[in-house]
Amino acid sequence: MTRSGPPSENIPTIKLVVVGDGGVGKSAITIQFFQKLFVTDYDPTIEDSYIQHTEVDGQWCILDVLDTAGQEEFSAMREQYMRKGDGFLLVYSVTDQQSFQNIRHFHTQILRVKDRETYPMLVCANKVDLVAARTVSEEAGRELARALPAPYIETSAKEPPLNVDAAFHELVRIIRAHPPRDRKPRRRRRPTCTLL
Ligand SMILES: Nc1nc2c(ncn2[C@@H]2O[C@H](COP(=O)(O)OP(=O)(O)OP(=O)(O)O)[C@@H](O)[C@H]2O)c(=O)[nH]1
Ligand SMILES: [Mg+2]
Repeated sequence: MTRSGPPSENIPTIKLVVVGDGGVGKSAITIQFFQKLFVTDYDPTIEDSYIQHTEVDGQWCILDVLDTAGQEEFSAMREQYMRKGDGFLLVYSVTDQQSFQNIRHFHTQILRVKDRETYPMLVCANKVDLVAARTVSEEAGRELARALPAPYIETSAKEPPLNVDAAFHELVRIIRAHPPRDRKPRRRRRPTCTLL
């Protein structure tokens, strides 16, 4: 059987944004997805973007992925990149409780910036290869994801990678299943005081 390459026109561009605390493995996951290698050094990101034709479930798309800065000192850039994303990978490390707690904040901030009740997101529990250092259980991760709500996946960027392609592909599926016209605006709270 011959595999055909991407069609040359009418390919939709899908913008994915990878968010989460510093050091959780956002760059490692992204580089593993695009370049099929594991980066062992920690070099904090300011902002990097990657673009590639990708086939998901037999349909081609241009994946435009923004790998963001987790370090607090760059947090002022967050709202700007959140506005641009069609979908978000919410990454925490299973060895870092604080990064797990902060997933809620990223989720809330994305909904606020997008002014939507829901938005395509996938919770990504990374570094599951570090079994002995794990402090956030799968159960806790799934419970948080259910509460948001968002789907949940466990990943490892280290060789052999676990679920790295699956995470990006799943987010593309979520975006395709919830086109922008289906995303409800956020309900406005009634004003508590009326100016006459
Ligand atoms: N064992 C293991 N180490 C990982 C994994 N993912 C990332 N790391 C390591 O964790 C460190 C931080 O990874 P990065 O990908 O740079 O983290 P980041 O989330 O991009 O951090 P910022 O750019 O500062 O936001 C690096 O030393 C990586 O090699 C993983 O799945 N397993
Ligand atoms: Mg990084």
